[in-house]
Amino acid sequence: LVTILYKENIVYLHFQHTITLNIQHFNHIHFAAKRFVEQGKRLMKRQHLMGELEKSIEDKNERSKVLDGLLGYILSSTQEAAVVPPYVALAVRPNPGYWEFVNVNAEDLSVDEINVTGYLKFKEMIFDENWAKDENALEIDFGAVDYTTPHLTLSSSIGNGMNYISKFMSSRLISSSDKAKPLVDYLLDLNHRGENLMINESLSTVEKLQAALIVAEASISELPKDTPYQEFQHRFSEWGFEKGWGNTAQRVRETMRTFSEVLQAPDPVQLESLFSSLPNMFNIVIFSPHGYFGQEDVLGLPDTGGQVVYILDQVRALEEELLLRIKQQGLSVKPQIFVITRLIPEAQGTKCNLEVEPIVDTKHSHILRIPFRTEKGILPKWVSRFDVYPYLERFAQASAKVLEHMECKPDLIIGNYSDGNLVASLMAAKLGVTQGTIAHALEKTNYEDSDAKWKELDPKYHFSCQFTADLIAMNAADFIITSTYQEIAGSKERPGQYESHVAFTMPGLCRVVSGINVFDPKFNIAAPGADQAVYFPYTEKHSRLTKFQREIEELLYNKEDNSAHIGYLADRTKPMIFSMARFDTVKNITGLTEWYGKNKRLRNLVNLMLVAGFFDPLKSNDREEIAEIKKMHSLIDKYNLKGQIRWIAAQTDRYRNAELYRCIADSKGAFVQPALYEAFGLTVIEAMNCGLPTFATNKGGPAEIIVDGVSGFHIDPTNGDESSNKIADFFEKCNTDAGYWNKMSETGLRRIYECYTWKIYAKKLLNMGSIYGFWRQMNKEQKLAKQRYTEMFYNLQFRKLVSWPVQLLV
Ligand code: UDP
Ligand code: LCN
Repeated sequence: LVTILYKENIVYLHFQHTITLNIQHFNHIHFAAKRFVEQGKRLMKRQHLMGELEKSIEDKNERSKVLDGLLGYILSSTQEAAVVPPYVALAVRPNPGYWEFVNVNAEDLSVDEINVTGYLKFKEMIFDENWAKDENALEIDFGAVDYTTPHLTLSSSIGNGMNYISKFMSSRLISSSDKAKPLVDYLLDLNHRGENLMINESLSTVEKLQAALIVAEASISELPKDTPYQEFQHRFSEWGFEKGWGNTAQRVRETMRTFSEVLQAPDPVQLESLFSSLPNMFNIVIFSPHGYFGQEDVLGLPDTGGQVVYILDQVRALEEELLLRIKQQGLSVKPQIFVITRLIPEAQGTKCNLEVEPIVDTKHSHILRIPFRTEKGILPKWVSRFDVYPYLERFAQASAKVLEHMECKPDLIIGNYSDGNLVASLMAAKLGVTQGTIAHALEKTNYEDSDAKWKELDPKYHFSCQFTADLIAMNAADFIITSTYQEIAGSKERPGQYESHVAFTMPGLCRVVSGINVFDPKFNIAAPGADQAVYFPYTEKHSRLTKFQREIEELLYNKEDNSAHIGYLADRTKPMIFSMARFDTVKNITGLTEWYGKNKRLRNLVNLMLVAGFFDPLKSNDREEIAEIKKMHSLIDKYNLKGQIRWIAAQTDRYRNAELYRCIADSKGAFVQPALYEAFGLTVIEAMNCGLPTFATNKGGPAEIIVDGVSGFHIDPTNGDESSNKIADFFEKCNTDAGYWNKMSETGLRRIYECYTWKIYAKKLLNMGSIYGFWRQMNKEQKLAKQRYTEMFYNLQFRKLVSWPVQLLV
C-alpha cells in the first residue's frame, strides 16, 4: 500500500492517499530519518521522534510545512518506532483502537506497510535478536479463535458494548430460523434452587408461550393495577406461568407485554428492558484475592487502596439493587454476595485473619477469606500483589468452599485486578457461570516498556505472569467493566490500558499478535461513585462529623513530630493544597512535593498537606514505598520545606478522611492528584463530593472525570512547572475574585451528581450480568473454542511461569 515515486523535483508517497512532497521537504524528512538511525538500535516514543524532528528541521516554518499534511499526520500519529538501522518501523495510531505499521528505510526513504508480526519482530530485534529471528517463536493470536463475534467499528462506540449486544441479539433472534426459541429455552431454565420461575414445561414453544401471554395479558388488564401477584397466581399457574413476572398486576402486565412484543419482533431497547427485569440474578461471587482486604484499618497499607473501597461500596449498591429487583419480580428470595479474598494469619492487627465477616451496611453480603497455600502449608504473611501468582490455582480450587456457603452455584462471578480476574476465570469456566472482570488498573501501562523489558523487570514484578493472567482473563470474560473510556482505548494521544494488550511482545517468551480487541462488544464503561453518606459537601454543616474536630486539629496543626505526622504549618491562615494516596511511585506524591518546593509563588500562597505511607522506611516492607519514603525526606531537606509542609502517615478511617477533605475545603484549599498515571482515581471523586476544587492528572481516568476549567482542572504530571503554576494561578484568582473558589466547588459537585453515583453503576452492572448471560448461551460454540485455546495457554504457559520457588514461613 505504501510506495514511493521520485519524479523530477517531486516525491510521491502513497500511504492510503498520495502524499506529494517537494524535494526540499523530502530532504528534511530524509535528514530526520537518518538522525533516527544514527544512534543505532533503540525504541523511540512519540515525544522522542518529535524531539528529533525538531532538531533536524530547526526552522519552525519549514517544520510546520513538513508536518502539515498527511506525512506530518502519520508522524504525529506514530506512537512508537523500532529503530533497527537502516530501518525505522513505525507503529501508527491514527485513532483510538486503530493501528497500522510501516517500515521506512532511512537510506532511501522507501516505505513498506508491514503487519503486526513484522512490527513486533523489529521491536524484538532491539531486545533479543536471536528470538526475533526464530521462525517458531510462540505467537499468541486470540483473534484467530474469534470467528463469530461481531465487532464495533467506530472508536467512539468503544465501551458501549451492552447496547450493541442488544442490537446483535435482536437481529440474531429475527434472522434465526427458530426465531425466538432461544429466549423461550432461556426462560425455561430460570429457577431458584430448583423451583421454576417465569414458565414451566407446558409453555416450551414460542407458539404456546405467545398464546398463553395473550390470554394472561387480557385477563390481567381487568384487575386493579396494584393487585398483588398472589391473588391471581393460581389462575396463572394453570396456564403454565410461574413466579417472577412481577409483584403487582401492573408490573406483571408490563413484563408480559414486553415479552410478547419481543417474541413477535425483537428490538434492542425492549430486549434490554426485558433483561433488566428477568429473575436471573440472586447470587454473586466477587474475587479480590490479594490483601489486605478488610473493612477497618486496612486502607493505606501497601496494595490496599481504591480497589477495596470500590468493592465494598459496589457490594452495598448491588445488594440494594438486587433487593429492589427481587421485590419487583414478586419473589421473596434472599440474595447473597460473597467477596472472596485471602486469609492472612499474621494480620497485623486487621481482621484479615477472620474467615467470614458480614459486610457492614448490608443484609446478606459477606467476606469469605481463604488462605494461600503451597504443598507445605498455609502462607502466613502478606505478600505483594506482584508476587501472588504461584498461589492462585490452589486458591481457585479452595474457593469452591463458597458453594458450601451459598448452597448453590453463583449466577455471576466478578473478578478484580489481575489475580482476581484469573481466579474468576478458572472458577467461571469450571462452573459454566457468566463472568465479568474489572481491572482497576492494568499494570502494563504503568511501567514503560514493561513487556519488551520483562526479563529485566521480572525478578521484581513478575510481569510475565501478570500479563499472561490478564490475557487469559480478558479473553475468558463474558463482559469487562471499566471505569472510563480511556481505560479501554485511551485518548487521541495515548493508547488505553486494554489497548496496550492488543499487540505486544515479551521477547524470549511470546509474541502476542492479537491479545484483545478493543472493538469487542464485551467492553462496558460503568464508573464507580463515592459513598455519599460519607463524602458529602463541606457546606452540609448539620451533618458534619464534629466528633473528629479535635483529632483533625491535632493531625493538621500539632507542632510536634510523632508517628502520625511530621512537619508543621507556620502560617495557619493560608489555604492548604491536599493530596492523599498509597505511597507508590506512580502516585507521584514526591513529584508534587518537588513542584511545590520549586515554585516560590505557590509556596507563598498555600501550604502543602500530604497523607501517604510511613515516615520510617524500616516500617515498610513494600519496595516502592521504601524508595518513596527516602525520596520524600530528601526533598523536604533539599527545598527546606519545614514550616510549609505537613506529612501525615497513611490514614485508615474513611469517615475521618472525609472530614479531613471538608476541613481542607473550610480552608478554601484544593485537592491535587498528581499521579504519573491514574486508572480512575477515587480520591478525585471523594474530594469533589466534599466540595473541594480539584486538580488532577491528565494522564488517565481523572481526565474524563473532570472537564478542565469547568468542573476542576487537569494538570500534566510530566510538566511540574506548568502544573504548579496552574495551581498558583487558581489561588491568585481566588484572591482577586471572591466567588471563584465557590464556583469551582459547585461545578465539581454538579459533575459528580450527573455522572458518578453507585446507583447508576449497580443498575448497569446487573443488566450486564443478565444480557451477557443470555449472549453467552447464544454463542456457545464460539465461547467453547476460545475457552479451549485459553485453557491451553494457561496450562502450557501460565503454569510454567508461576513455578518459581515460593517462600513459606509457617
Ligand atoms: N486512602 C485512604 N488512606 C490513605 C490513602 C488512600 O483511606 O492513606 C483511600 C482513599 O480515600 C481512596 C482509596 O484509598 O478511597 C484510594 O483510591 P484511588 O482510586 O485514589 O487509588 P488506588 O489506591 O486505588 O490506586
Ligand atoms: C485502582 C486504581 O489505581 C485507581 O485508579 C482506581 O480508582 C481504584 O483502583 C478503584 O477502581
